[in-house]
Amino acid sequence: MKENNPELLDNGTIRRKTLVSILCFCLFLAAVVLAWFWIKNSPKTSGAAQPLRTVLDKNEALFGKTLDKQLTPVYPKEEAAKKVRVNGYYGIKSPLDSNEWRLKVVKGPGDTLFLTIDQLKELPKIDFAFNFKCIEGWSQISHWGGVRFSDFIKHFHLEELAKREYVGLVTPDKEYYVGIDMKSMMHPQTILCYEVNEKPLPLNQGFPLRLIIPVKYGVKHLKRIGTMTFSDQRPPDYWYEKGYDYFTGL
Ligand SMILES: Nc1nc2c(c(=O)[nH]1)N[C@H]1C(S)=C(S)[C@@H](COP(=O)(O)O)O[C@H]1N2
Ligand SMILES: [Mo]
Repeated sequence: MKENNPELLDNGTIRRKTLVSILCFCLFLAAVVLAWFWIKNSPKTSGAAQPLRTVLDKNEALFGKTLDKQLTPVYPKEEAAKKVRVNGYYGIKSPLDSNEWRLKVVKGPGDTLFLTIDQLKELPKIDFAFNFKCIEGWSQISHWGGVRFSDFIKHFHLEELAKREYVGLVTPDKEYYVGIDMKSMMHPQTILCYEVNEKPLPLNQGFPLRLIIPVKYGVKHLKRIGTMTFSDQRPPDYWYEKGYDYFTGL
């Protein structure tokens, strides 16, 4: 039968079908081009065009809800890298006087705690190996030690401040800074870290104190903490300002 065999379609039908296909393709192309211009010309919010920023914000709202006290997998210490990969030097290039260094905890206007590393080492230490992940695409099992952020909060009676939504961390020279939601900060594996492979951190890994927060990508693990703040508004965040998402959770 003629209709069941496409090879036998008459010329008129072929022409009509071809025209419809071409038209559909052109409409599709026009839609793509229009969408591209729309995104490109949208005002930027924190480094990302508004439509893209909206998607990022929706994503992080969703992932924020799924985060709970679930633990990130840990590994036997023997599996941790002996030669730990180093990445990111913002805020750690300036000279550091280790005797002068203090962790500055801003409790309120004109009310700041200045803590020495020894004061932090008096608290119970925990250590674990986990798979450290960088958004650049690499990951490595590494072994870290320090004090649980939640223990630090209790020890220094900062519970009222821990009711705020965010913690801001800044390097002493203010070159690198991150903002982190309180839920992630209070996670039992989030530590103020002073050891890697059971030795004091080297300078390029954040000596004397850095953050290790396994529920987040590497960007949030700020090295060489200078100042800590608490707020209900999002603290400034270095990579967020460059267009990345704020939450960067795993
Ligand atoms: N002060 C500071 N901390 C930083 C960075 C940085 O540039 N400066 N880079 C971040 C990024 S992107 C990663 S992946 C990790 C890398 O930590 P590592 O050097 O211990 O591997 O540090 C994070 N902390
Ligand atoms: Mo990273």
